[in-house]
Amino acid sequence: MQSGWQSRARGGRADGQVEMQAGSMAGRPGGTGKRVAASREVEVLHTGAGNKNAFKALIAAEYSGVKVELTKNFEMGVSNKTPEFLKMNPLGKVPVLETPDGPVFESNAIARYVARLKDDNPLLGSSRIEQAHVEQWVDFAATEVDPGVAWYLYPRLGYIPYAHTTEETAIASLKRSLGALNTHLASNTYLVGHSVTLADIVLTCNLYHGIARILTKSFTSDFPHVERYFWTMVNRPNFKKVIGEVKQAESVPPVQKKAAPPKEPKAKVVKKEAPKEAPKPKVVEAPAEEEAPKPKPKNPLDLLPPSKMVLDDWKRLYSNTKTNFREVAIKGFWDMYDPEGYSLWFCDYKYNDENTVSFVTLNKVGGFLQRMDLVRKYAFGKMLVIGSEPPFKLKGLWLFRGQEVPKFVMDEVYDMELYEWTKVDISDEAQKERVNAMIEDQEPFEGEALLDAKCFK
Ligand SMILES: N[C@@H](CCC(=O)N[C@@H](CS)C(=O)NCC(=O)O)C(=O)O
Repeated sequence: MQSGWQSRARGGRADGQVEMQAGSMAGRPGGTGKRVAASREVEVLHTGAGNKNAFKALIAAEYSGVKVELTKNFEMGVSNKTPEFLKMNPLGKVPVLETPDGPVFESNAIARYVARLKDDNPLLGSSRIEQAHVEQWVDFAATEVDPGVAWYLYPRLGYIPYAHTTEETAIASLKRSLGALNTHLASNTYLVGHSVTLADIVLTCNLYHGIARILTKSFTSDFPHVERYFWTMVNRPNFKKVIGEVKQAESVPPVQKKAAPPKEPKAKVVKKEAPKEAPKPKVVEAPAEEEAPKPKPKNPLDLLPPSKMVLDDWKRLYSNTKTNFREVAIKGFWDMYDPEGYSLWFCDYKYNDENTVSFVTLNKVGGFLQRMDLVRKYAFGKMLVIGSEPPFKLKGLWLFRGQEVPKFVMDEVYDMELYEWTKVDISDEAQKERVNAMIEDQEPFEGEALLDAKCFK
């Protein structure tokens, strides 16, 4: 049996399973020098839609005036497991580009190939050093950013077992990479030179994967130049045409308890498609391992009797009060507080003697608040880092919807069990005053200086 690419290389796909990719239809300049551009010699990309790795080649094609077609009716887990496909990529992974000269796998190699189809393509850098810098940032995106996102995201989606130490390592390494990137982007609009290069395409696609799925605003806001860069890139017409509208993840996906079983191919038969209009890459169909989420069951906290307290009103009051905090914000809090719909909790870190290094202690709190993202709709919190010298004490105050610390938070956020939780008795004035002092970041707090106070809102 002939492989797909062999049959197509002789002039169009034998099975006719290809449709035109939306995008530039300009004839491809014969960048390799060996081939003469001919209308039937097109590049065919095998992928499910919505695959950030495939986006790289599609965006590069838009910038380069290269025609890339998408296979139609590609079914993840089926089409990529056929003998024909495995001849193109023995790993059975997508994307794969079928070129008239043979197949190419690995998305960065594919994107480079597409860019090279245009002579002197500025996407690849306009001088030797620029070319090296393009390669540098492509590798940075592949080896520093992508694995960090994957090790943070995939255990939470249940693709690989979850371990909080792995997650902490992934987050720390991602923050280190984004920190370096942020520094570079503070004085550069693009990664290399003064226009978009392949490095911007590859990095933006990798960031997209993280920002759309797990890197919430509270994660990215520490990297304002990265944020500005990312949103500018994904809103450029050639990116937008391929990726579509991008929305930042609003919460960190809760940990799936068990690793998802490997997906079985649904059927052995590759469907024949009816010739229809060109597929639109921005219609995002999740790849096999990233299927569209099933409708979530309602959060039990949404089933509680309605409360007169509107959490967002309190958060707004807290954020907007700049003067007379006691008189305005604290008084406002108690006016709004609904002890039937909400409860207040003190938390006390159990292992304060370990808090011997200030920045490690601060990172610990930062990580905790990051992981609390999943309860943002139902909670407000203050975390104080107390003491002017080590060991620092961590104490906090939390307002939760309902009368208990929500079970899903206890289950999902491993930090929770590192703290002692005590419900605030609001009939006790001393406890109420402690609540006030914590909301207010009162210093000294219980006789000690504050190293930092962080708010979760
Ligand atoms: N390093 C590869 C990654 C390819 C990859 O992991 N592809 C996933 C979809 S994004 C896949 O095909 N998975 C199917 C499988 O593992 O069998 C690239 O950049 O192309």
